[in-house]
Parts: sequence; C-alpha cells; structure tokens
Amino acid sequence: MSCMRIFHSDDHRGHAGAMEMRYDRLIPMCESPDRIDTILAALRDQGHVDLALASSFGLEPVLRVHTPAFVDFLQRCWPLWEAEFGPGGFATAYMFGMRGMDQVPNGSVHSMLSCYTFDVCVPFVAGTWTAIRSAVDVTLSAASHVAGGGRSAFALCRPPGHHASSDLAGGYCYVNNAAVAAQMLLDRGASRIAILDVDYHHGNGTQRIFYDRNDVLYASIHATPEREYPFLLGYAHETGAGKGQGFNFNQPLPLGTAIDSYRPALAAALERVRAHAPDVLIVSLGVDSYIRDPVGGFALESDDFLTLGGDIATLPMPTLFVMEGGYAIEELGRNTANVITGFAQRRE
Ligand code: SP5
Ligand code: ZN
Repeated sequence: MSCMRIFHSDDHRGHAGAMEMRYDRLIPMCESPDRIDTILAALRDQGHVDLALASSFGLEPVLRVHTPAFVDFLQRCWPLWEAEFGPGGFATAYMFGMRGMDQVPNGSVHSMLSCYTFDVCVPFVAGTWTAIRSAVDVTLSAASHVAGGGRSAFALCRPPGHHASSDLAGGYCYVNNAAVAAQMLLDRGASRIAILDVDYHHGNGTQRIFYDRNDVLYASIHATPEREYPFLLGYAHETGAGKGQGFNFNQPLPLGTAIDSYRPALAAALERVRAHAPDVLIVSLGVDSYIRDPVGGFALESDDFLTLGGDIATLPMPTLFVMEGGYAIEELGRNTANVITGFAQRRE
C-alpha cells in the first residue's frame, strides 16, 4: 500500500464543551475533540503511520479567502463575550441578519455574532480561535506537502470548514480550510483546482467562495436541501455565475441514499473533475454519509468508504484530503481510515 502523509495538531482540543441546538433541544456538540483521537487510532490500526505535525502559516493565506473584519471577529468573539458574561459557557448568536437592511456590526459582540454567523451550530469557547488556526495550519501543511511533489496527503483537522464563506461561519465551520488551501495552491502557481465535496451536507460556504470563478471547480454530492441542512442551497440548478458558469456541480440526493445510487453520482462528479484537469484535487472528506451517523441521513456502510476512496484514486492528479464532518463516534475512525486505505490501495 502506498503511504499517505497525515498532518495533524493537538491545538484543536480547547474547542470543546459547548452545546448546539438540534431543533427544539440543546445537546452536547457532535463536533468534538474525540473525533480526531478516534480517527488517528484507526489510521494507525490500518497501517498509516506517516504522521506529521502541522507548521504555522500565519493569517495571510486565510485573508486571501476571508474578510479582515470576519477574521478579526473570529479572534475577538470569545474575549468580548467573556468580558460580558465571565468564564464558562459559550458565545452564540441570539438573532441573525435581517435581509435587505443595513448589517453593519457595532462594538457589541452580539451584533458581530448576528452579522458573521448564520446558525446555532458555531459556538465560541476559550479554545476556539486556537483550534480554528490549527485547522488551517494542518490543512496548509498538507497542501504544501502536495505542492512540493507529494502524491497525496490527509489534513486531519477540526473544526471543519465547508459551510464557512468569506464572512459567515455556520454548521461547526469557522474558516473554510479547503478553500484557503485551494487559494494558496493557486497563489503558488497552480492554474486549476478541483474541490470534490463528499460530506453528507452541501458545502454552501465553498460553493459561495468560488461561485463566480472558473479556476476552482466545486463538485458536491449531498442530501437534498429540500430535506436537509443547509436547506437553502445545494440544488442542481446552482451551476455557477459569470465566468464561473459551469464550474459548480451539485448532485443533491434523497435521504436514505445507499452506495448503489451514491456511486453513480460519485462517478459523474469524478468525470467532471477529470474534464477540469486540475493541478490538485482537494477532497472535502466528510463521512457523515454513514448509515448510523447521528447528524446525517444517508445509508453508506463502513465498507462502502473503501469503495469511495478507491473510486477517487482512479483520478491521476495529486490529491489532498481535508477532514470535514462525521459524527458516529464509534465508527468514525474506521470509516475515515477506510477512505484513506481504499485510496492508497488503488493508487499502489
Ligand atoms: C461540517 C458538518 O458536517 N456540519 C454539519 C452541521 C449540521 N448541523 C445541523 C444539523 C441539522 C440536523 N439534522 C438532523 C438529522 C437527524 N438524523
Ligand atoms: Zn456534514
């Protein structure tokens, strides 16, 4: 089996302890630090031992994708909240932006939360900013490995990124790790990038960031917005705008989708990626399509993730996997490692 370098960091751990709204209930965050532990353990179990700690890239690459005011908010949100409410608890929005009206935040952290977040699944605690930075650094370290001639790499990062756009956080996502990596690769000389998003949810943030561009293809397979979060985006008719027309490829699928109908959609996405001929393929890797995922509603089984990884490996270009969702903590490690193993076996 060919070996894939896996980039990680311990600096995500402080992003923990907050609650999220699940419709009419307040529950512990599904997006928790033990996700990384269980994935690392399963990767080792399956023989992936080429581990590397992330190095620091600073904020410049982040500011190529996100606005300065938004990045400033991410950094200052918790300290501002803590100054008002004291330690413990978590910062979250109480209301959201009012469409069609001025949305200029003032000095209050509440106005910033209302302006720069779009749902009740992006809490801030004391360790959130450090974790956000670690996730970008993990992803950019892996991207650098690929830019330097590595055939593949896995960015084992959290928090995830694909719901975040240039100035909006949501869905457990603060900075769009995959988008920042794509932009850095372009800035370092790549001509075209493709982002294949196999997370159960539509990556509304990634779509938004690259919607009017033809240098980054976004191809996503996800649960239909008619039935699933993020509810407002992810339709097949969203195909890009301006010179980006034709460079956004959504395949919404029904709840309950299993591998027999998932795989043809994956083949269509891979065909579209091949036609784009990217210098690097970035895979937004969510395994919340697993049948027993507490957040998802598809029906993929653990062995299906070997198939998914193997199918992706039929493409020839250097490939960067970036961790997104996946919350069935008992099987999360195995499911994620199965994608990496399926890919590595096929590439051998
Ligand atoms: C990165 C990522 O996977 N973010 C997902 C955020 C989803 N948060 C909202 C979840 C909506 C609840 N759906 C419940 C389905 C129960 N089977
Ligand atoms: Zn997801």
